[in-house]
Amino acid sequence: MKGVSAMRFLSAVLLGASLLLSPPAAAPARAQERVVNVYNWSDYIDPYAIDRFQRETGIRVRYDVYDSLETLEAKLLAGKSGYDIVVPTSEPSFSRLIRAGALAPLDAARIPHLANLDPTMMSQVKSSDPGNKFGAIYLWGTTGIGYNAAKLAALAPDAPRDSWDLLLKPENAKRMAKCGIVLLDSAIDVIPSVLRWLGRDPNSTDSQDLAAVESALRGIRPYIRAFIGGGAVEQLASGEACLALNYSGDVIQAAARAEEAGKGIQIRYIVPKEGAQLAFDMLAIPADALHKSEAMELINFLLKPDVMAGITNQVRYPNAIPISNSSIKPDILNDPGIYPPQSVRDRFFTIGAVPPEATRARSRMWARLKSGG
Ligand code: N2P
Repeated sequence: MKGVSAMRFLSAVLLGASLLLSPPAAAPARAQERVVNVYNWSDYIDPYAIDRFQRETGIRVRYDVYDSLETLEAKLLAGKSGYDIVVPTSEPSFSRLIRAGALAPLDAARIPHLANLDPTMMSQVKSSDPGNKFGAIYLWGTTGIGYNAAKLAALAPDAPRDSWDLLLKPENAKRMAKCGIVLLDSAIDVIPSVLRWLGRDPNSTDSQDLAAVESALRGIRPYIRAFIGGGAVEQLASGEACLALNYSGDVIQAAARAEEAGKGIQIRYIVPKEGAQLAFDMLAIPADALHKSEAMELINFLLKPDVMAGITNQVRYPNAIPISNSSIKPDILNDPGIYPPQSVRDRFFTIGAVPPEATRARSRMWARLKSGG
């Protein structure tokens, strides 16, 4: 994993040079200048890709990040976000945005590299986007558990390493509390996993099932140090947190960062035996985007096999372009947390649409849980 810090340093420099110093999205572009405003997850791009796109096309990329689907949806549903490319997760956000008329269809003729995408994976997304009209898979991953190996061995040696029990059973959480338990600050991402652990349908919108989730989470609430947006990469890598409900690649980035720091911190990612939620993050264009043509050019560029391989090498999430595999570093391609074997994939589950009333009930529950009331 050599070079992770160097890459991050260089990333910061490149981001600073080419992206962050750009004027804010609302500033008017100079006459003739072509721009594209991107709104993506944090820690989810290879800065070289953006830099190369700008050099090759002359199109300036203004880049902004979010760290939860709640933030992204709120901005898009309010309209006039100013963004030309967004990256919502297939369910529930991407499908909800399609139904709300908030996305523009992709013009396949202008995005020939769509043909590089794995047809089986694109078919899986058809339940969210019939006919694959509105999105292209960017990266995919799961939501599972990240933990600090030494802390777990010291504080809860007999706790299971293969089950949601590690986090969700109060007797385990209680022992790990002193080294820092963190949860994603996202009802959307946490609730389906807890439903699954409870043996209920992860898609359930039944109020009794939601009450069961609330009661389970209240059982570990006293032991949760923080609800964090953005995947807690830094907290896990530095040893500030030792147990996290988190996105796969963010935990694996934290593991790489910890290894590079050389302070003996080992972070592991697990897909619990009860199952983990599989998510496809989709490249999409807001319906009111002002630079759709530039957006399609950038989406086409991102779907080039060598560009996509660079992104996977940098952020440690798998992509959906099989012909990029030959350019992916062997330690990434062979990491079962990143490209899982079939036996692990068999434990993945996907979620479907959540109706508005159930979404509101989930948000209210989440607010109560966080406030501890
Ligand atoms: C990026 C997290 C994106 C994962 N840091 C959401 N599926």
